[in-house]
Amino acid sequence: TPEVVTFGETMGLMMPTGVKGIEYAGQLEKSFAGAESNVAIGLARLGHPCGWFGQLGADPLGRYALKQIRGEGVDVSRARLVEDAPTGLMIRELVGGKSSVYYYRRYSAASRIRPEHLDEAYIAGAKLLHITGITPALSADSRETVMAAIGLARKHDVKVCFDPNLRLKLWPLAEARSCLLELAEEADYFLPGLDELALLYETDDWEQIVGRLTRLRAVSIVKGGGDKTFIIENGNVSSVPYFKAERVVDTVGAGDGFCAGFIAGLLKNNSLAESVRLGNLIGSMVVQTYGDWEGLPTWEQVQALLNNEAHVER
Ligand code: KDG
Repeated sequence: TPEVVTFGETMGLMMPTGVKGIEYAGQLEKSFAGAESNVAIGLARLGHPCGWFGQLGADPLGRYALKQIRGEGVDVSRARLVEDAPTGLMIRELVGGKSSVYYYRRYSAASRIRPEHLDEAYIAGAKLLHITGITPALSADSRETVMAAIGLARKHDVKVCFDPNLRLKLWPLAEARSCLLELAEEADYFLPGLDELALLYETDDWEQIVGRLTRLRAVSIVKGGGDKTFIIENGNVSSVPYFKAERVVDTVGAGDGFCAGFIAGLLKNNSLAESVRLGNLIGSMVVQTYGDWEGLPTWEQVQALLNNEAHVER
């Protein structure tokens, strides 16, 4: 049984193969994307049994994404291919170092997930449930399903990890704020970025932000602090320095890599600081590869990097 269970929307992803943006590019490359499946793939590569579920359309992109996630060693036994709605699609471009995302996902198969699709025993068997703030942004059904999944986790003493992943293209800030802050109250681990906190708490003032985080029951891990990640636990603030990425190619997916590393650290019974360090390391590895999840390392690659082993190509 999976140690970690997560669910959400996985979409087809198209990206230009060359340096031109979508409007002028002649060719797009096919991949897939989804914050939760990225985290699941990251955990599987780090050697932790992980389950991802969600709805995909019974169409070529849906079957493709499902096979890929399964191929990464993630348990997809609870995922569903459905006939009545399509797999969502995301197109993104990286022009002059700036990343832009376009979504084609309204009324997608994923957005039609319902609380009755949840398998209670499956969630109850895990140590941790990972949720992101993308799922409740998709539809009222998705939001209800997130709440129901958290209820099941709490009922069975399964820890809840929550990454707000604020996506302003999916919902207005005011609506996002009330929902995401409610979810933060439910979490055991809250993993926001500093920029997200400024929007959610409507302040740039660090003391005020720490004050708000201290009132949560969760341990908060704040990403995007320039050169370090902050840990806020029972009103104590500490930090863990970043690893320097040699070459930043594409920052999309770094947060998911961080989540995978952090959760893997928790599962290995590492300290919070050690878990954050592993999250930082994996985030720094992901940004060095083009793509949302391709750069996620295996546990062997992590060990080799930490031991400074030279990479032998042939
Ligand atoms: O975290 C990376 C994700 O943003 C990406 O893989 C796609 O889930 C996604 C989204 O909704 O943007």
